Amino acid sequence: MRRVLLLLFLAGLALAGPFSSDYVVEPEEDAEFALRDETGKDEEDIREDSFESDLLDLKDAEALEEDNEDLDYTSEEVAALMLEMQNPCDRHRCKRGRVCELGTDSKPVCVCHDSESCSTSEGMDEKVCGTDNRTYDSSCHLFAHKCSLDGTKKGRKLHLDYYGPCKKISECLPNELAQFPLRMRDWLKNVLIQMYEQDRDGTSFLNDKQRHKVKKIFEDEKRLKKGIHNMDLLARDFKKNYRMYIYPIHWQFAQLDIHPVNRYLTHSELSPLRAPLVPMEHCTTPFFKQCDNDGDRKISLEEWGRCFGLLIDDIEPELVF
Ligand SMILES: [Ca+2]
Ligand SMILES: [Ca+2]
Repeated sequence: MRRVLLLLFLAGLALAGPFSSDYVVEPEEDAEFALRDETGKDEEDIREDSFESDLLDLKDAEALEEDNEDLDYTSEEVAALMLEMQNPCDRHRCKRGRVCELGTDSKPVCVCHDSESCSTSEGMDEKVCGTDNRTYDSSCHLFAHKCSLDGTKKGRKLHLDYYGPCKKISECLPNELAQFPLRMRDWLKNVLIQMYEQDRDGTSFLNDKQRHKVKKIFEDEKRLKKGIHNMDLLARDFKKNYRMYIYPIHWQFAQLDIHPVNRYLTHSELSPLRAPLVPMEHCTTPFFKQCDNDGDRKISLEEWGRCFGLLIDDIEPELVF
């Protein structure tokens, strides 16, 4: 729930300037990432267990146990009974594009989602562009199609490229590529400052450790205030107030490194950041592609930090929390 709130908060941000208002991180937590890799294998894209459904299960179990007190069932017997009553698919997770069905032996199996059963949106909100440069009605349609191509080269290469219908993305020129991290670092710092300010009004976007880190930046009088700044000023500020950028860069990495938490960003982990950004920032794909310095299709914490201009000694795993 906390994550959803955070993402909704980001979606509501309206910062001025190029990385701005439009930089929306949507709660599409497990959309697949696409750096247009040529050799990529499928990423296991597993949805998290529903916490709510666990709670309901627990309540059901408690209620059943109470009901059966007179019958003298032990809690183990009640648990076994509950398990027997459950649909095995309730707890079986399938990657995107697949749904769970019971096989002939009543065991859960993941089969391709029928795209006909994907809900169709009225407007453009749900449309996504695949790496095959084809517009899909929704990510559900894209992943169902990907599943239908399972085992083929075409299927392996198909990923969600960005949100919205496909459009021409203009070429990213070298000077524009160089400006990208300048603007993004400034934006990340401002996102955290805004969260910190909101927290003071009673919400809680940041945990204690995060708040402690951001407080130092917030209270620093030399901080460049939010606004539309030219590239020269952003570059000068990065030199002058370098220390203020270290934590925001680590923070963004931590927000993405969740499936699993292992100090590497896979294609799908990076997707919540890049998929909304690509249609508005034409340097997004080249930027993140160049971050993967060793070409293993994952961005390590070190690659991430260096990509945003941090010195190697300032890239600290302890700051990823
Ligand atoms: Ca990871
Ligand atoms: Ca890498």
